[in-house]
Amino acid sequence: MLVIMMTTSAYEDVVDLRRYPINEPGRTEYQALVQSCRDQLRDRGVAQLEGFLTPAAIAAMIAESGRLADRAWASDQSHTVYFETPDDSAGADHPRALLQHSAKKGIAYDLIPASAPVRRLYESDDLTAFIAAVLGKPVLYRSADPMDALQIAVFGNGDELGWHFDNSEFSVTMMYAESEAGGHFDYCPGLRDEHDQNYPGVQKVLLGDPAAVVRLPTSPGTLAVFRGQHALHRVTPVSGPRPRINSVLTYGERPGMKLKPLTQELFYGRTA
Ligand SMILES: O=C(O)CCC(=O)C(=O)O
Ligand SMILES: [Fe+2]
Repeated sequence: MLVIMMTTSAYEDVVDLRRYPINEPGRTEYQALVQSCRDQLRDRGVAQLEGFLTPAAIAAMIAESGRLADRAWASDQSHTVYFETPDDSAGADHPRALLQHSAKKGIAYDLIPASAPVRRLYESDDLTAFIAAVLGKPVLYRSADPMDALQIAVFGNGDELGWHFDNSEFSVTMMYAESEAGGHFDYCPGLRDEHDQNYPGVQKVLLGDPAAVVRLPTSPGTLAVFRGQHALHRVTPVSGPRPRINSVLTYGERPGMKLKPLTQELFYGRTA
């Protein structure tokens, strides 16, 4: 008798598994996918998997963000690209002094229903293992932060993320909707490294020189893994009535990672 073993994953309706078989780590297609992501990361500091989410999952996440819109927390802040106290001792147009503007609305993890497609995907060990494999890490853990582990970010008219380097070594995003105009993801791969801050290069970008800037495509359904600690990046101001909507999925190399209460207050308007 032939017994067919079916492995069902709680997210099989969420990901285009024929194109991106993250549920079958034993297959050569899986290894090839991981290798192609690693190649992209090495060559451009970002791996982008276009069409990763199914159209139904994208539509459900947009609907979810609409339902939760009035519970989104609007944050609005000025900051340097390093998120440190501004320091103009080396001049007012030094990267340590120049202020950037960031404003967006954040829908916290604890507001997103357990049945929401990308929440089911985020909570699967398959995705966590896949992201670890892409980054060449032996293991990764999902964030333990009840609000920040997975959030939906809504960029309405005038919202933006100013130029910055991430505090974390890498970031993972999932795109749901693009705005009519603006909302572009501008990226400067490898602009600094652990040995060299490259202040002249950073300053050029901040003063408007486009030479080092790559504008990355952000089509709905794209999974992006990027090294934002060494790449200066931003989201340009959105204009028009249609918001840009995406999620940031948070991982760490140690279990139990949480935001500090002050940072929770800033992005979600409360502490957990
Ligand atoms: O929204 C994006 O595409 C980028 C998000 C980002 O850079 C961040 O959350 O630090
Ligand atoms: Fe970032």
